[in-house]
Amino acid sequence: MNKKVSFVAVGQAAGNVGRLLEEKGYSVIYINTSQEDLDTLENAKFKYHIPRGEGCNKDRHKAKQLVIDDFDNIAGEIESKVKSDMLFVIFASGGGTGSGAGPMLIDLLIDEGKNVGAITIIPAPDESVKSHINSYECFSELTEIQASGACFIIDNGTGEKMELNKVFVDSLAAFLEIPEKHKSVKGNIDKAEIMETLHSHGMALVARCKGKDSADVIQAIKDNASAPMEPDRAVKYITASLTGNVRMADLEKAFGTPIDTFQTFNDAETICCISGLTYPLSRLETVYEKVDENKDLIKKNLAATRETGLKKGVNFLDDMEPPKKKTAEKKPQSKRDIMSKYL
Ligand SMILES: Nc1nc2c(ncn2[C@@H]2O[C@H](COP(=O)(O)OP(=O)(O)OP(=O)(O)O)[C@@H](O)[C@H]2O)c(=O)[nH]1
Ligand SMILES: [Mg+2]
Repeated sequence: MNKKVSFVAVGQAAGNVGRLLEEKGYSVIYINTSQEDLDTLENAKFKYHIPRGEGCNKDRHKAKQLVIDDFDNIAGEIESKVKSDMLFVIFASGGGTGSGAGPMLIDLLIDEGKNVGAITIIPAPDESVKSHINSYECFSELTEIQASGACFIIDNGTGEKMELNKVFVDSLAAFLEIPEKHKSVKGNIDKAEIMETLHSHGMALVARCKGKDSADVIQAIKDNASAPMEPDRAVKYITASLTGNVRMADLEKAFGTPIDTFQTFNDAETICCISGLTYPLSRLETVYEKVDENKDLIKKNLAATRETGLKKGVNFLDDMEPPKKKTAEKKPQSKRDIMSKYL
């Protein structure tokens, strides 16, 4: 599958996830606004520094503007370095570079005719309010992109970052290797079925479990699920290589009836991907709550450091300027339309 799926890692956290995928033989291009972040990626094959970028210090807007100004070059780099049937854009939702650039880049690459999914990271609850604001904004944009493929989520609230990266990458790689490694007379999963699972819009998760019974696997998927599944959820595909007495019918009963299931069998462990799931709205609600709870305090703090005694609102010219005429003469191009949505 390493010819079918490639990765575009944007920002520092994505770089760490990308390195693990590259070690497993996948093509990864690392894109960053910070040369220093890129320099930490030793032995990475394809790196691209967005010109004039000096890091985005959690400023999503700065990242978007840099991507907009350089999009043709970014698209050219991706096309020439990591051409494949499907791309996954990896980004942390809580930072600046990846969070700002990620959803817009997905939208623009889809417009170029590519199949694009996402791998994104939710900040841990003890991270800053700014991380939470960024994360919520990022997901608001991401979940609006109707034509995107599977969106895998790593929830930093569920463990240690580096360990979470490893568990996720090991599980995803094991899933992608199913067509090559798992052959059974009782049924096979081919590459087209893996791709169908990955093209499915909505949240996706991958999990592995050595237990021999359905109950073990159901529990492992619930525990392992990087992002919590909604209780009232949709599900489109369950694709799994099953071991022991694990039955697809039991997984369907536990996780919801999908449109289709693909299954094969092996002697070592169950590897399962569920896609087309409802986005984790309850978890995102907790992100929102952290922002909301702290809003007044932050406003107060900002106001306190601004208390200089000088008169406020001195720039009265702003209020007097006549409303700007809309320049609707020239119809903007579709790329411009997409970009302007994010500004
Ligand atoms: N799972 C995981 N999360 C990480 C890792 N490194 C950083 N994070 C999380 O990622 C978020 C910060 O995003 P970064 O990727 O560092 O930010 P960036 O995209 O480089 O953006 P700027 O540096 O602000 O321009 C925080 O929520 C961190 O907890 C990692 O290796 N794994
Ligand atoms: Mg960074």
